[in-house]
Amino acid sequence: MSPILYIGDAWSASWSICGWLACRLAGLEVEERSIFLGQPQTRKEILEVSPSGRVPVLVNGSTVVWDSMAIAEYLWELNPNGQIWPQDFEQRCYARCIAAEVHREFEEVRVAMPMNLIKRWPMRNGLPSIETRMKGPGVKGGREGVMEGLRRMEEIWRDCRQKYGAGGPYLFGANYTFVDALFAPMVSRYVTYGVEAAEDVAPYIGANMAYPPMQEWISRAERDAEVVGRDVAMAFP
Ligand SMILES: N[C@@H](CCC(=O)N[C@@H](CS)C(=O)NCC(=O)O)C(=O)O
Repeated sequence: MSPILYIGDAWSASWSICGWLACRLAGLEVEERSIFLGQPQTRKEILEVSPSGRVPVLVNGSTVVWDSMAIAEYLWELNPNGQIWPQDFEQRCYARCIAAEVHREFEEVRVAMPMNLIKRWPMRNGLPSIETRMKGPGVKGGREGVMEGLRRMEEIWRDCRQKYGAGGPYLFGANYTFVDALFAPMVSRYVTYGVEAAEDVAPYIGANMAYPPMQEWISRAERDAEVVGRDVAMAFP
């Protein structure tokens, strides 16, 4: 039986992309099963497969892996020659530092600007016009906190690309790795909310968005939004 990857709706499930891209990077063929989020039965359905009540979850025989980062590490253990982490030891150490940071931090960006792959917010004065969310609960630092998060993210992209990115458009050059996958939901927010990135990192955002599996996920987002109702998706957040 092939491994099963449970994911949420592609248009909004920001961690699900990461788990899905990890499987792609590792070359693992999985059966993909979508659990639509925000439905009356969602929690029950997820809890049937995931002890944390969250997706993505990879089920491979008797092994259950219920977190995007843990999925990436599991896949790396199965195949250390895959594309999950850079092959170079020093680069891999750096990659893990960034991965840990993006996996744990940037709460304000996540809360103020939820991922929505099918929507475009209007711009106002060069900044995303989502003032009400910037002041909402969970966004402790308000607009400043959100902007600080975005600037820190851009600093990570700049630094990593300067150190290791010379050979191609991704953080570690020619090979897209799991760190790029962790940033996929983040770069998509720049597009959704029309955030202006610093000029030197803007090409990275374009490259991550254009990565063919990311484009495949975006097509899936369009399909999932049709299922849940485009009006519902457009009303979020
Ligand atoms: N840290 C976890 C976070 C997973 C997470 O928050 N997943 C969201 C969707 S992408 C979820 O399952 N939400 C449950 C719900 O909306 O009911 C990971 O990296 O996998």
